[in-house]
Amino acid sequence: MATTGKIIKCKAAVCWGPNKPLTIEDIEVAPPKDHEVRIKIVATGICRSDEHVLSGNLSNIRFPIILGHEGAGIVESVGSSVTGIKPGDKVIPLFVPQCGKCRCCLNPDSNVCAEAAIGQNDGTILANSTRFTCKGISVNNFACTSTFTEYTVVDDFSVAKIHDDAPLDKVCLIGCGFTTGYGSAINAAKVKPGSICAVFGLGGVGLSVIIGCKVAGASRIIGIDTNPNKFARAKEFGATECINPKDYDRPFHEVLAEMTGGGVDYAFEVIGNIEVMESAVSSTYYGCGTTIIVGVAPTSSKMSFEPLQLLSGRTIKGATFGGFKSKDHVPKLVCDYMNKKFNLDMLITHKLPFEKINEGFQLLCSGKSVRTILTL
Ligand code: COD
Ligand code: ZN
Ligand code: ZN
Repeated sequence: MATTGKIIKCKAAVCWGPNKPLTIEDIEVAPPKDHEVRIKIVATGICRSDEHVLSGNLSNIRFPIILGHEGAGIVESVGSSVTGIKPGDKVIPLFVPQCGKCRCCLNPDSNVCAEAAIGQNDGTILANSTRFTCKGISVNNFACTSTFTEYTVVDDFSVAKIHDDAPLDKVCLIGCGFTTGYGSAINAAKVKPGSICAVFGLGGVGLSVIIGCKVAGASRIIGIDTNPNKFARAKEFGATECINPKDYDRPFHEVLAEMTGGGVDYAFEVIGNIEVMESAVSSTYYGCGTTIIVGVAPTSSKMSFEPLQLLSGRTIKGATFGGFKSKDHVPKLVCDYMNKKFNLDMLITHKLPFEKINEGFQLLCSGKSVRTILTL
């Protein structure tokens, strides 16, 4: 390409600090170095941790920074030593990388990657630098991805090549929110046909858990939320019934036990609330119930349960990115979507041009949107 090896000037939404609107700036994107890939971003979702940075709820963030971790695009050029990815390929950047060499990557039961620690928290990609400059100032990378920009540079183990015909304005959601929820049901819980599931929290990730429970053949999917406005949509996604804990003046696990002959087979906490996590554990059937923690609770908070609750056969697990090894599974998930194994289009409630990114954040914060897709 004409731009190969050159600095690209383009637009990006730069976050200069918490609680400030993002500003669309002219930035410069340096060419990819060894083992790096430069990508033209075509579509990106606005997801929770972008919002958490903007509202000052994520520590270890260095400003200025380009947020965004749920995007899809087309490879513009690759650095030396990159194999398996070439200019023109459709790709999804991966906020959970898969280096293939670390202890986690080598363990078939793990899906996180030790390389994430290098890129994710210090605002750089692997070579400990960033490829973004704005007004002469170096701008940090977010979560190994940074998708709120026309062009980004990522490490080659932080990007998955996907099907040539994939619709990028849909499959970008496979980069975070959809996969996090869907995989929690399919992969972390391994929901069995005929089982009873309870999903605590009916935001975009909770709805994706419901999609997973349905694909896995659950016979009952109980949606739980303190906001009853969430119920109609949850039923469209496959919840068989929806209930509000506020409608009861006794411990909520007792309510669920009565409804289900002693407790649910699988409980998913998709909020990040300690009390709900404890309630979820107690809501599972004593002899075989599994609880999956998807929500991120405040740092240093602790949940408690009686060890006896586990001795009878309960399991408590957590999962990041739905337990999927990213580079291996993202391309397969894209094909599953294209083969209509599941439908994630219903998660997309709004579409906006990239310039209206702040409007997209407002829609997410106000609860009016499930997902807003920005097109670049
Ligand atoms: N009981 C029942 N429902 C509740 C309660 C409660 N006590 N409190 C809140 N809710 C409901 C809300 O009404 C809302 O409908 C739902 O719970 C939460 O939905 P959202 O829209 O806030 O959340 P999602 O689906 O976008 O995200 C859920 C996460 C669990 C992923 C998120 O909140 C979280 O923990 N994020 C941490 C960062 C993370 O997971 N990152 C991964 C990449 S983003
Ligand atoms: Zn996300
Ligand atoms: Zn690794």
